[in-house]
Amino acid sequence: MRKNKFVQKSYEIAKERYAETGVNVEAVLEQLQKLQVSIHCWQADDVTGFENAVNLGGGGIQATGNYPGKARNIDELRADIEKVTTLIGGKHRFSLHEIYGDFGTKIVDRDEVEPAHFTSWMQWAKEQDLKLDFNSTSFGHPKSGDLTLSNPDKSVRDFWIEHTKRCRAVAEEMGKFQNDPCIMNLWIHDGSKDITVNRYLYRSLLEKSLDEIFAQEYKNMKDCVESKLFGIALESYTVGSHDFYLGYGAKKQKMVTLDMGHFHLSESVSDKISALLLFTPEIMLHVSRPVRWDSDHVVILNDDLLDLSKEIVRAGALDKVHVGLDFFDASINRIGAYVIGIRATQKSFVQALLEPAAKLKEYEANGQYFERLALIEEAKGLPWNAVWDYFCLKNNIPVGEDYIAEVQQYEREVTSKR
Ligand code: RNT
Ligand code: ZN
Repeated sequence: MRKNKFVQKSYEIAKERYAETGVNVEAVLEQLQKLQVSIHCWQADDVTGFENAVNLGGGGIQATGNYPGKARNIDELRADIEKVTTLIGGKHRFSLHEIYGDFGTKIVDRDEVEPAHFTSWMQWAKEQDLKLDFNSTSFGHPKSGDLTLSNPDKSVRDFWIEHTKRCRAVAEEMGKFQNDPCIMNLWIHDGSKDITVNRYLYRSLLEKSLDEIFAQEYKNMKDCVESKLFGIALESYTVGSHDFYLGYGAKKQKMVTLDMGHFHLSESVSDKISALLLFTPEIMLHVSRPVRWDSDHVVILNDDLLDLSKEIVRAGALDKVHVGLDFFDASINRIGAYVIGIRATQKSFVQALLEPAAKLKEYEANGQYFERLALIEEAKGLPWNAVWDYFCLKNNIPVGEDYIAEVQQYEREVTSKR
């Protein structure tokens, strides 16, 4: 912890430097403290879940790697998340998938799930000071096939409609219990491997299913719908494409989930923020890192993430954009993966918040484009990291790479024994 004595000093200097650019660092730290990241449960166990039935995998979800120590049950998963929260600052959320219910030894089919299966999660989250978010689960089930909510077979469609309705009821109970709306994400893998000719049919069925699912209004949960570009073995057609959900969200005033891995690699997800915000009430994000495809690599501090955070801050939309994570890497220490991803997300927001936005907007309004570009370039080198280190110090969590040793210790004492 030798370097901590420099943290305070560097922070003081950084604060003065930022003041010169018109940025109030203390206000930024307050905003960062309030930024909630919805931590996904599925990095801990490679998206397996705890159903007492065979999880068939598939559905375009593919966790690769076999690093030892994954969470094998609810207790292990909770212990892992508790460890993670000791290595990050701020108060956060925790996002559960339906297949992570506390089913005991019972086999509970997806169309039988009830709020009671999540009572222990709600209790645990309360003790941990985490708010819960939720996800219905269409993949990994004998009835998943290629089509769920858009299946022309009414019995299959109805099964998934019932599942999703029940998931909304679970989310409503979570929201009520925690006195804060639970955000429920709906992502289905529906699609087709090869050239598809009746595209309109499946999309119209999906619209009908969604209308039926959303007919019930709730006060303590919020819905969001997530599109995708393609899935593994579903390469040629995705029923719930971006255009589909963009239209649906705008028409029905549902949040659209933007997963950073669900667009063409050269497409700018950040540019979607200001457009979406005009037509949908709020936005849900799945912060992820595609490498050549929707490969869900561990989130790092890269330009895509920085652009996204900056767009949100520049649009003054921090209170309208919900930041959730979505990645799963089974090839490295999973607790470490969480910490890298969460800290990278916070680091990108601290940079965005520290941007000399007022000056940049003034330059732009005056047509001073050289000045705007110059300041954008110079701002990249401002001492944001001193502010970030101070945030960690203030939150009593490891500064800089000090968390590596803590993750190693947890591996020695806990995960390596699994
Ligand atoms: C899949 C979607 C979806 C899932 C999770 C597990 O491509 O991104 O959000 O990753 O629901
Ligand atoms: Zn996602």
